[in-house]
Amino acid sequence: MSKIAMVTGATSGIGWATAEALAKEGYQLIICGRRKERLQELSAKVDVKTLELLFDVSDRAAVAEALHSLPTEWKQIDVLINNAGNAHGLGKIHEGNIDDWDAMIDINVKGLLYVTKAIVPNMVERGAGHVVNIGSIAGKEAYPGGNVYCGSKHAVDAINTGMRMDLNGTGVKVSQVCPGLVETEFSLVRFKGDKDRAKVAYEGFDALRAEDIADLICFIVTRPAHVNIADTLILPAAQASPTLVAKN
Ligand code: NDP
Ligand code: 8X3
Repeated sequence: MSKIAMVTGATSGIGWATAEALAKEGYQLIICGRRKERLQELSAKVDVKTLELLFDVSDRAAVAEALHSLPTEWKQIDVLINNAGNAHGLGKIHEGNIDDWDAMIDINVKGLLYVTKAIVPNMVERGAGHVVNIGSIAGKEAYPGGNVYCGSKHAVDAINTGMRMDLNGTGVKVSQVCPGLVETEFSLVRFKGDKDRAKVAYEGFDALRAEDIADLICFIVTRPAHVNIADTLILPAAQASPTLVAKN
């Protein structure tokens, strides 16, 4: 029987590429996001059975409604990719926008927890499963103007470690993938649709592609049962820290 992988934030970037890569590995897919047309487009593109779930990860009731009423054949999720997230704004703390802060904490931290709480108990009951949390280099090291986004990803880093400890011995693996600069819609969202500003983030060096992260995620979830890759930092060759990037 095919295994089932659930990917949050599958409508774009890392989540989309990961869904495609997992489909090539033969996983059936539960794909999640808020943009219905994108989910339909992705379903049409992959050669495996998919279930499209439209919900906002930061809406606790919507997460519960979508995930507690899964059709029977989709209930046994083998792999959960906690990927949905974004940065909103980049600026000094005293000039920050509280709505942006709320969005980052609600989506990147609370959203990841709501989804985890809906899926992981069943993995524990079955004594099998794998959760891959998408952190960031921003969760290892803060950078100027990144304050709350970095805080949200430091929270993911801590939650990932705690989750691994709590699930130790249950048969459920927990791994974190922390990318550096990946060219996706991330900066477009961070800069609120300003395409020119978003483009600058990836200019003058060879940024990671979403497919590079998807490759790593596939590698992690296809290791033998006795191996867990607990944490990974994946950077463009030109990047050494959040702010040290060798540009042409
Ligand atoms: P994208 O903006 O391309 O994708 C973000 C995804 O998250 C979309 O599918 C979006 O779906 C989903 N999402 C955002 N908010 C919500 C929400 N409230 N409810 C449900 N889904 C939501 O960015 P990336 O692919 O780059 O980002 C994916 C993850 O990788 C994020 O956690 C990000 O922090 C992390 N990351 C990104 C890096 C980068 O440089 N790009 C580097 C390090 C980490 P929709 O809008 O349809 O809801
Ligand atoms: C995304 C990478 O450096 O833009 O998490 O924060 S960064």
